[in-house]
Amino acid sequence: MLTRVTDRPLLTREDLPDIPPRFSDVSAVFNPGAVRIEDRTLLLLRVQNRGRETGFLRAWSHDGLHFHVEDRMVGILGMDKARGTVHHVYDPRLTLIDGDLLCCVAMDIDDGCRLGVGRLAPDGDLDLLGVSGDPSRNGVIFPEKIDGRYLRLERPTPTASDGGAGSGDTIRASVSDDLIEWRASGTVFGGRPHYWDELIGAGPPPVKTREGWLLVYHGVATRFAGGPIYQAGVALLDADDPTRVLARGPQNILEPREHHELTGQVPNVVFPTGLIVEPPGDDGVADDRARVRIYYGAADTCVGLAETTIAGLLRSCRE
Ligand code: BMA
Repeated sequence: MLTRVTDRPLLTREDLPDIPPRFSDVSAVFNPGAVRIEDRTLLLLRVQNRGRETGFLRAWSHDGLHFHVEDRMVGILGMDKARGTVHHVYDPRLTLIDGDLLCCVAMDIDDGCRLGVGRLAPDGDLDLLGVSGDPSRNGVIFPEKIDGRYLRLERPTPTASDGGAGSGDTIRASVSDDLIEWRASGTVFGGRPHYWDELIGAGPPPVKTREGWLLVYHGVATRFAGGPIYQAGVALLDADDPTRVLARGPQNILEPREHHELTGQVPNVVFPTGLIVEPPGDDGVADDRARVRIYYGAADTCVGLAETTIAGLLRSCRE
């Protein structure tokens, strides 16, 4: 189980600077990507304005709790890589790999959602390298190459209207040599009809432990008259072949309970997108005692923070 660091949001719209004309008095800030750069935590915040347009802002922190939000929107270059008009770019997941800061984003075009992969200059813009052809979302890139190739998890969404049963109920792995062309390499796991994780998607990029890759993911319970409930859960994937599931928690590890998770733009949502391990561990392998902080979107309105340890996540997988 995760423990909330505070029962209040970590960041709300009120923590953001006014950036006229488009990002003044914004509506919401949520679903941030997170990465540790030297001794600071970088969050890439998803910001939504009153026109329901989306933009990204960087926020920096030395302690992971108090953030300085920059007053410049992050530019996005290379939008022409998408086939069609792009309406929204959102839910960035950050991965530091071989010194490269990679960012995987969801991109809404007229007939559905595509995944874009780009490089993020820590003090500059996001430069998109490529956009996948088939509909999917929730792309996360592993922090190391496996068998010499980049590996990504994604949530295929075969219909344009995501959210209906049957859509988005698997996490798939894809591989790439160049971050541009991705080839599906296998299904990792599927949703569990009737239970907390009927529809699923990867959360933050997986973390390597001595037992395998820990993957925090989101699960959607769809069969509630009041609409879907988004929760967080965890699975353990094989270190050498991450399409092999070693263990998967039967229960969620975080569910909407606080006021700001239960009410907002989209009620009943906790949506994990950023994860920081402290200390990061030798050779990228996190120690059991390391602290894990998970930054998540709450009700598509604000940012929450909850924590545990690597040992705690391993235990949740094996309950
Ligand atoms: C998902 C994505 C997220 C959002 C979540 C809850 O499908 O669109 O951006 O936070 O739904 O609304």
